[in-house]
Amino acid sequence: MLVDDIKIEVFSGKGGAGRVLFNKNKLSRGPTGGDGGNGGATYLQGISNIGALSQFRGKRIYHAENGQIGGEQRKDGMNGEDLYLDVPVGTVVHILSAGEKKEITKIGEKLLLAKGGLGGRGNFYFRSSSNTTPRECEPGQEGTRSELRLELKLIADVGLIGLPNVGKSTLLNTMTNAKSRVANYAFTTLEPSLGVYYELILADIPGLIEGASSGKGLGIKFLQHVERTNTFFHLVSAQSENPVEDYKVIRKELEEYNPKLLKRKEYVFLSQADLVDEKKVKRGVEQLEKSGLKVETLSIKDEKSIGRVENVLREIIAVKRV
Ligand SMILES: Nc1nc2c(ncn2[C@@H]2O[C@H](COP(=O)(O)OP(=O)(O)OP(=O)(O)O)[C@@H](O)[C@H]2O)c(=O)[nH]1
Ligand SMILES: [Mg+2]
Repeated sequence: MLVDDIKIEVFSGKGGAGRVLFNKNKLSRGPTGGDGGNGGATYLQGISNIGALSQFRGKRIYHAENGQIGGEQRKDGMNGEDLYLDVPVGTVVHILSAGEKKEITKIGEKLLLAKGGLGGRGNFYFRSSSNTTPRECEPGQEGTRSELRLELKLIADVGLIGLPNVGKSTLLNTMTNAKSRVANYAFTTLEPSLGVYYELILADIPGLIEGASSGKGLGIKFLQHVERTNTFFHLVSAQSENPVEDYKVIRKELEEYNPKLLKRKEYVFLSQADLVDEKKVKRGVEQLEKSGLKVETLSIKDEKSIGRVENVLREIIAVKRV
């Protein structure tokens, strides 16, 4: 199961304690205790792997490294290493301990949860003309606890939508590094998966069917994810006896879930075009065009049609950069 809602606790590192030490040289007995190192900070970091929240399933508590205690000869203790926890882009971070809500929207984006505790000062720091042998030092500061609820709300630039078995996962795998499961039956894809095409995130959405908005098939949960994609690639299979009807079924589900979804930019593809004869492809295109749609044919066996998909993706990148 896709983990899309989970609670964890994250602690930044404690500061190391300062030290009380004196020079061993009999002629100069001055203080030499160094400061403790700072504790490591805690961060969340955005990555493209939509399944990343599953890493938190077995373990609830995470710690950044503590700072080390002060050293001899005024040397500071080493700082603790920062802790970076990877979360998928589209993660809403509820910082329960602070009553705040943040969101990770970009790959590589870092969200600082808490700085580490400061290291304590060693006795060298406390020397003065009136006290040349201070026995004073400070403990390190405690780390900070962040209690988090991580909730995944997929954000993709392009969502691949359509009925089951129309080639959505195949297209995702062809255009990106994704390895979404492909098979010749309905509902192969049970969870959305993401792929990256240059700076775009493409999401393969499990097949929707009539009634999905009221829970049929894989149901409503995936429409939640669709809600957060900016552009749709709507795939209608060339094998269909009635492409226009197939198209409408999906549009109706989108509308019933949230009418705003109909306003999203949409590209329609007549997919699996090599699986039927040319006449049928032509008829499919004509029928879709007659109902006012702009449509491109698509076959993953045909480089030209993959080129067309790439052109569309490049256009989307260009618009996104503006
Ligand atoms: N010949 C040919 N086969 C294709 C093409 N696209 C997809 N297929 C095949 O069609 C079948 C379904 O493809 P999938 O990518 O699993 O379809 P899907 O839309 O992701 O299906 P669900 O996950 O069930 O919604 C698989 O057997 C694919 O190999 C294509 O352009 N040409
Ligand atoms: Mg699939």
